[in-house]
Amino acid sequence: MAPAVSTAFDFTAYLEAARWRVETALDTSLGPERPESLREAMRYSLLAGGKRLRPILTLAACELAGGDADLAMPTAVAMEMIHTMSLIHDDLPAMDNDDLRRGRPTNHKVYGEAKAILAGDALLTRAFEMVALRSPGVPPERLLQVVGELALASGAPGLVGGQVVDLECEARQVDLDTLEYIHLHKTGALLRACVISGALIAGASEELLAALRTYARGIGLAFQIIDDILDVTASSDVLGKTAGKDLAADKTTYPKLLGLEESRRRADALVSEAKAVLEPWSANAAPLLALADYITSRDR
Ligand code: GRG
Repeated sequence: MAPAVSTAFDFTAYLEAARWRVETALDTSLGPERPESLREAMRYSLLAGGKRLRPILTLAACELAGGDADLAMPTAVAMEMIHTMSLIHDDLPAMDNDDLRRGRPTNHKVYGEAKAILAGDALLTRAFEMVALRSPGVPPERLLQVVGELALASGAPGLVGGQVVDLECEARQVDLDTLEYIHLHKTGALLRACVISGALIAGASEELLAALRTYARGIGLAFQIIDDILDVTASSDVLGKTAGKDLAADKTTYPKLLGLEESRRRADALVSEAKAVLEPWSANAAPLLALADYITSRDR
């Protein structure tokens, strides 16, 4: 009798392999940039680590839709470029004014504000170049749709719009609807573009695209709720106290509005719903299902 073969999906191995592929692609993505000083500032933030969740979502969605993930790699890189540029700009003195990002000095602390702004601008435009000019083997009409997704996710209907409302609401309490608006735009829009673009490259059906939009909304909100919870619990651990920093700070968070327990329950419900809509595609959905769970179980 043949030995039993385990078909269980090994998410740890999947994540490690996907991260390695993404890191390699990111590392080689910034070849032709000149001047060298600009290239250095772009690379500093692009290769600074991070979970690489967005590009991995793009690759996983492409595979779920029956596509070749290699064809989606330039788009996956583009997603991380947009994410990185948004972090560079978010850290600037005019915005969050942060000194550290991913455990290292922020881009403007190393290269100065002007260079950091320009490195961000160059990464944003380079992302569109990756899709439009550096995606061999993908039909042009699909790339055009991806360019549209990128534009919607980056601009006023996405990250920029969310950031503006966030800045306008700084230092005052907002209601749950406003908090959700901010997160759906600042975080959800790009996560949605990641999964939809990966699926578009594979030529996904309208039904699958609709399911992936629901999936992305669920994981996007859950991601942010968990972020807020981690802010509270991580600072509690560090301080050895029960009162976390965000409960005392001005910023509105889910734990502040709903309490820790209800926030956790809501994140779990959103992830369950996100996973449920992929049921008809369950044969190829293991990575996206595991990524949804990863979002609620992560500790960073
Ligand atoms: C895109 C044109 C354009 C402008 C950007 C500054 C700005 C406008 C928007 C701010 C967007 C922002 C900083 C959103 C927060 C997103 C978020 C949840 C970041 C943390 O993501 P992780 O945990 O980070 O995936 P790592 O480091 O793992 O990549």
